[in-house]
Amino acid sequence: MVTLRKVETMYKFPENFYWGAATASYQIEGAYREGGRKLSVWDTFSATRGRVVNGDTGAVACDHYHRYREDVQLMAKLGIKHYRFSIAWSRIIPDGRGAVNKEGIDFYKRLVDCLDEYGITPHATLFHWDSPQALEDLYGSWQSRQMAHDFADYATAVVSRLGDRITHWMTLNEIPCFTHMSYDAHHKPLHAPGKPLKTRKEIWQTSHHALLAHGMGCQAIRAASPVPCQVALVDNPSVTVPINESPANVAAAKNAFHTSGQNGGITFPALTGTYSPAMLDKLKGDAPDIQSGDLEIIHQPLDALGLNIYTGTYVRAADNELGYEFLNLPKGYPQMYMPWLSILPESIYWGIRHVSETLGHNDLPVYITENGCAAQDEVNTTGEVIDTDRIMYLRQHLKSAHRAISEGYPLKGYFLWSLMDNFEWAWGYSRRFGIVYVDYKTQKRIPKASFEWYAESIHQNRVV
Ligand code: GCO
Repeated sequence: MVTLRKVETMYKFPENFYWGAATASYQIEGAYREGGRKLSVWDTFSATRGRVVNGDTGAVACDHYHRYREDVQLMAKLGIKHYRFSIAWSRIIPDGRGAVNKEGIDFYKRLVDCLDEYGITPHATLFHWDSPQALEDLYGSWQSRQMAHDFADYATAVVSRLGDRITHWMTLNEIPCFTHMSYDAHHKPLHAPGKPLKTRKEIWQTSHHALLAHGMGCQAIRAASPVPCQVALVDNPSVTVPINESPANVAAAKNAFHTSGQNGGITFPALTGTYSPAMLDKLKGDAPDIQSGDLEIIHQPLDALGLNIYTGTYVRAADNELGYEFLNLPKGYPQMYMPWLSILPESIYWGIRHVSETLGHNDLPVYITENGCAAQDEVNTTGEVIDTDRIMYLRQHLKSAHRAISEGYPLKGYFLWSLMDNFEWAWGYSRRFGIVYVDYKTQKRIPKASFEWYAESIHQNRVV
């Protein structure tokens, strides 16, 4: 006789798993000239013709600055106990350096106190791409080493004032996206400030400065926190996935992880204290200038690593000098509603496994700090958004996360991107990543079918 396992026991997550959702300041807050806030590079960039689809800007966005209470109530309804958001530097120190703006601090106090009322733990990212415009004007923001020092002072200003309420800190979000994607003319569409630099070396210098900011930021957070706290980096490594899991292809994926995207010059120095030799070989004269002591600053002990994973790159073993090759996707390969969003659910599992095996950190707690997708959501005649495509995507990715846990990797939590539709950078409001639909004309929030699906998964503590 066949014995079937009870369905309720399948794809169960550990009891203390952190179920969460994520957002970022510029993408949701709006109120861009309120409460003493001054401009960020994204305000200037999005107000420049031709930079953002439909000329959209974050001036109003989801008006979360005023509607945060309603949004926190949605989180409570969803059942999440953890919320990842970011703090806008230009609200806290409007000129980038110097005077601290009390009204900016007070906004985040209100938000965090409201989260506390609903039993939701805040996870605050200090920088999610919205550099103060003043520092861009003063010294070209990430082009200058000074940016790292000013970031550390900003971190001190925040943590000394909010550290009684927030104990989970994340320094910078996705270094390549506000350095390489902002200063390299090859990236289309560009990110703010959108100032292409002439040489690859200058571009790598911007990400080196960001790594320094991360390191100095970690030190500043620990020094300023009034209570013990956790510090993490949020990275978006380019995840290599073996075409199949033969020993040769697994080895190929691990070796290729060093040179895939910017991994070897960002993920590696942050986690191992050195640029990957394979990456330096590839960069040759384009590698950044590294001053003595920099790598020690960059390589701070971390309490956790945040991984933003949406997709990946297939790799296989090859009979060439490297021993591996990256594979292009065939025509018609399934993808979600973004040119870069091909569906590779194994990338979650492999991203986590690479941290453990390829980077040698098998006991570093990992969070998936972002995973989610854009879909062509429509409100139907009964006022609902039935996004079964997003549910399909999320379900497959959570199964992949579950595989990592069941093999013993230290995955501790998952933050879905995103709680609600928001300003998708150079794509403006034309792409929706939320599990809550936002009608931008009325600011009405409509939970999508994926919201109900996620709520049920959280409720049952498993993939449903
Ligand atoms: C990211 C960003 C998000 C994006 C999301 C979808 O960190 O890339 O944090 O801001 O909106 O990734 O592109």
